[in-house]
Amino acid sequence: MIYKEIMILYIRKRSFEFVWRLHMTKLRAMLASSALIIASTSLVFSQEMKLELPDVGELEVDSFNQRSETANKKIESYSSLDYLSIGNFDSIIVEYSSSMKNPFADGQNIAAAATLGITATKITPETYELQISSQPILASEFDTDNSALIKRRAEILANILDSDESVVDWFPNYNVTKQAISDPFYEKQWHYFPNGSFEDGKFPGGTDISELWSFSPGSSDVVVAVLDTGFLFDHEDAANVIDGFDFVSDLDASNDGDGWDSNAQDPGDACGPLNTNSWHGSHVAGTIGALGHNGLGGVGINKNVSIIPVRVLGKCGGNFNDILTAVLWAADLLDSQSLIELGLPRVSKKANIINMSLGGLGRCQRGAANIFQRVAESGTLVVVAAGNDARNASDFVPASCPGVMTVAASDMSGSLVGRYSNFGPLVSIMAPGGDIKSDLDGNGFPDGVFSMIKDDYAFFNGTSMAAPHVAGLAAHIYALNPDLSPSQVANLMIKFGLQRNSEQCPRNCGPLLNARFLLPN
Ligand SMILES: [Ca+2]
Ligand SMILES: [Ca+2]
Ligand SMILES: [Ca+2]
Repeated sequence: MIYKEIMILYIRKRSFEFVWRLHMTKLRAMLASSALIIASTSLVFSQEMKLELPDVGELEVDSFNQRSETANKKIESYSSLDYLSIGNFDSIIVEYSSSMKNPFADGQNIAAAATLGITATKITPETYELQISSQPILASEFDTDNSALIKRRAEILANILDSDESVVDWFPNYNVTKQAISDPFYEKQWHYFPNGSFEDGKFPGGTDISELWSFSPGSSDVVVAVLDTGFLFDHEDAANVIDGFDFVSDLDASNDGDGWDSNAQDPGDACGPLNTNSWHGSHVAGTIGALGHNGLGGVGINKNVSIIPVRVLGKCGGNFNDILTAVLWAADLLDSQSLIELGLPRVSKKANIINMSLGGLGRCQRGAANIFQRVAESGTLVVVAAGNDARNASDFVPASCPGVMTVAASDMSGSLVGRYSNFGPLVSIMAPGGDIKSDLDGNGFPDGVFSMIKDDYAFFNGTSMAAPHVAGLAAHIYALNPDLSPSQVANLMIKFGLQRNSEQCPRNCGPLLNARFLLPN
């Protein structure tokens, strides 16, 4: 087994440069850490020691709902134009109070549609996507830059929509992307290891999740929907995947020749010729439930769990409307009529948890806020990456929406990764996102989060990597008690997280995720 692990380190094509530079002491450290992974993953589940959840009645502070109140207050303060002043979009989604004939092909809106370059497409009888052209039409527009033109037209459109009584809600269809940066190195899942100073396999940024593995295998009854770039079903570490759907509607972005379809296979998301595919969805899903105990690659947080890969990000990202639809689908909140209208099968099992390691600049519109609150009330916990722009998470969707748990990223020292992690009062908790630009334990490997990519493994860092740690631990909690509400599960993790000082968390980032409260004393 040790041999296999060593061979992996040598065989991987991109490890040659690394091996070439390797000093013998580093090699020994590398072998020792490989043995550590094997030791951690070979633990036999104890039949006698049963984990017990703390009494959730003890939780006086409802952090989850306090955060939602803060998010809602912010949303109430926004005007229509505030939604247009931030984020990238080229279409607006409009919901009408009843079924509508194409609202921009009939009646008084025809003239507006022509001068604003609007193409309306029906999504459901009540919902239309209004695509805004970036091409100049009027002579006065010829010296305007394309994205400025879209924003200007969107402002005019906003006036039309705001004064239309049949409009229930509208929102800019923000561009949303994955929240990770990749690096082609391998090894060592410090992010699961016991929390402590740098000795005996402990790390100041560790989460004690590896300690859980002796007692809790998780449960395949717990469903986690991973909204991401899709999944690599044929990876040697692929496990615990039950279903899937591809919600990437844009034919340029989809990279599989069609729009929505039932195959969540990740065909690659490279954005332009200079970019490489990230395999981001498999990395994220691998953190939640990759195959352990097989002597290959890494381990996921849950031995047993049911992951539904939901593809919402294609080439260069995805759009917010596809994502909101995927959220409703995964939480099984679309009624039979809506499923028929959208041409969707019913999800095989309602998700207990939805992980969204994605986001974009934007503000959470009232309609989106309502969706996330409905999802939470229906019993599904939504976990969202705070974003990687080192700024306030309140400027990002879905990180700023109420009803979700927003996750900032910590490094191997257990501190906020100031280099990239978003922060602010809307952050619920911090979890390992890692930092591939540092090597605090001096083992020659970057301190990123280690998980699956195509035919391989890699260290990534980002709030994308932090969120699935929270989703993965939440799955263990649901395995112990499936009847807890999302706010109870969230509040447990927040209450029993490790408090940070102002040096570790110079800007609001919540406590550091820790699994110790689930362990026997
Ligand atoms: Ca497709
Ligand atoms: Ca494995
Ligand atoms: Ca390191």
